[in-house]
Amino acid sequence: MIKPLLQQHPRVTVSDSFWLKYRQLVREEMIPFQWDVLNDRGNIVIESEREDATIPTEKSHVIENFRIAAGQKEGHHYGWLFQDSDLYKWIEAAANTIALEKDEALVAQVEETIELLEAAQDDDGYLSTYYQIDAPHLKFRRLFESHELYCIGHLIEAAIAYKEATGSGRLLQIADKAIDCIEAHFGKSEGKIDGSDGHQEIELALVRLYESTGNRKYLDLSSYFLEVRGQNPHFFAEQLEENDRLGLQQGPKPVINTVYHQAHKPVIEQDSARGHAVRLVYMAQAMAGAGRHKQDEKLIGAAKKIWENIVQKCMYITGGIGSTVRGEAFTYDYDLPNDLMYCETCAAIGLLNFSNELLKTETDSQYADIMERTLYNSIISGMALDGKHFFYVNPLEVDPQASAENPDKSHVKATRPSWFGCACCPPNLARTLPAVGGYAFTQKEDEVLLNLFIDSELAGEQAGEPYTIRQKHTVSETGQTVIAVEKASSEQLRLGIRIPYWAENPVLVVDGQETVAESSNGYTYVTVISESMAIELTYTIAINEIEAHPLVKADKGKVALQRGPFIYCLEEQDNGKQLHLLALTGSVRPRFRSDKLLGDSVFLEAEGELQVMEDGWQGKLYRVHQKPQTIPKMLTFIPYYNWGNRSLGEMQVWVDKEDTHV
Ligand code: FUB
Ligand code: ZN
Repeated sequence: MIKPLLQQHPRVTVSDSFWLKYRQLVREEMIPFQWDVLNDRGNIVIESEREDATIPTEKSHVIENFRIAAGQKEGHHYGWLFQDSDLYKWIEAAANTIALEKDEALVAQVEETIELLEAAQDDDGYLSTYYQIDAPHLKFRRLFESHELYCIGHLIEAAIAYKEATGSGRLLQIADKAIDCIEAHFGKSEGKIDGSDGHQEIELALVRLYESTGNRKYLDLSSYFLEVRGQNPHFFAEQLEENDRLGLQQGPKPVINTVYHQAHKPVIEQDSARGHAVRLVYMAQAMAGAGRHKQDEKLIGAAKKIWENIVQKCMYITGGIGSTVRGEAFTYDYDLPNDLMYCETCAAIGLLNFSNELLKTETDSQYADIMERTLYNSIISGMALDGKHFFYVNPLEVDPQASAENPDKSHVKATRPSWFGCACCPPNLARTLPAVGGYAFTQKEDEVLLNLFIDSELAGEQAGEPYTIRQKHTVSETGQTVIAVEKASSEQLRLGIRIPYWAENPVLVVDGQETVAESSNGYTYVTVISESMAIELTYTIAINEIEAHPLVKADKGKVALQRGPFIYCLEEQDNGKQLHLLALTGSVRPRFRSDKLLGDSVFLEAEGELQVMEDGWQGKLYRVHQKPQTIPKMLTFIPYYNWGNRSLGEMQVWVDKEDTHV
């Protein structure tokens, strides 16, 4: 029996200085900066995400595309087919920001944008600027690549956020009209398209819309798209053949890779992470969400199998996913090359949301562990500390020369560009960062879970009466989390506190009494009986040398350092060039540092050694093996998410462990 959630989106006020900094960056830097980009203002350099002359990098043109579709301007569409979604994600970012702090000017900006969307939308609800402007005869006819439903999915998410932030249903009306159009064209009945979009997203957005409105038709439509996927693996190819027959398109027909689209078999039969990484996690999030609402154990079971395969065999230590640039995809189990990886920011965000969805379904701290891993590492490494430069892919090993001169590494950027031809990641970050409080707690019917140690306050309700849970968190050599619960109702409140896997020797003190509480699936439970309760959790924050499963070839003989939720890395700035010649030989100590650029953070200093290239190597590329010469060297590690902010140089997460230098 799957237990229902009490509140889909808990009301959480964040007061954590670490996250408030990001919230401020989003409001003051990211939103205005991204608005300029979408309007083609401000001389922003757009880079191509990899070496490929066909990638559009002249301008964003997003707003202009909508103006042309609205008939306010003349011209052609510019950019990727899914360029519209950049604007929808920007609106969601604005809405999530407005929800935290009133901002009349930003509301006015969004309202203006909504007016443009109203003007651009066709009378029948259709909205996709590329097809409206340049290919109306191909509407819904090239679903393998069109992203028409993907974009509407992002429109729906933006509309929900805007309604929640302002109470205005104006954007929701546009989304609803678009959904009506989709319902008129898709389905099982005669004459309708019986298939799904090449890029999953609408499925999860419809689940969210169901949660927000209670209207079952959205859940049914989501389920339809999940169920139809992969039933006929030839669906996308058949659409192209039909277009050919009808003379609707010219040129060679693209070859469809159904695994890339996760359309090679029905979704409930998919049990491993294959194909495009973002698409998979978006799909699986929808499977978990729809499964929960429909009490469909099979669907949830399939989502869980996918999740387990990802986190047990296909995920980088930073929470990044996607092992190859080709198809931005997963490859095979344990294939996790550190220098060729993909680790797209959107994919890490997708894994965060997928894990959160499973946590809502099943109380188990393993989901929160992964949420934390993605958030504190692969997700926030996706942006520079100025909020105006971004990574599309988040590497675990970088050599600027390799990125510049090895075409296979052209996607591995050594510094964060301002913008990309394909700009899915920057606005995805902008919408996620202000929403971070929503991941800290989960409110179920019979329990409240405290998942992430983020200073915050949850305002909940139990039996119609309000309660609050406040958490405040102090970290130095040890960690301390102080939790204060206040409630009006006389009913008991069951609070589950996640004890993170990195917190050693946890001690729980409840109302001044050291307590050994009941624990289950990684949560320690406290039952709040009285009107208020004070809970204190203290623990040691160990620095751990982490090794990877022996089948991960790329990490054999290496370790990565982790302190609390943070994964660490070496940078050239602190350790010199040729990081691969370094090895960890001794103890590791934390160093609390205030860096001009990085701010206050904990660096790690470790005893290590450097392999020196003695004279015996002169002029030779190979020689008979002999013991390498090394000299002692102190190594400095910084939190991974901060890398690439100070200077251009090498970076490496995994480092040789001393016994490999023999
Ligand atoms: O296709 C839309 C988005 O662009 C994908 O999710 C990303 O991987 C990028 O290809
Ligand atoms: Zn992206």
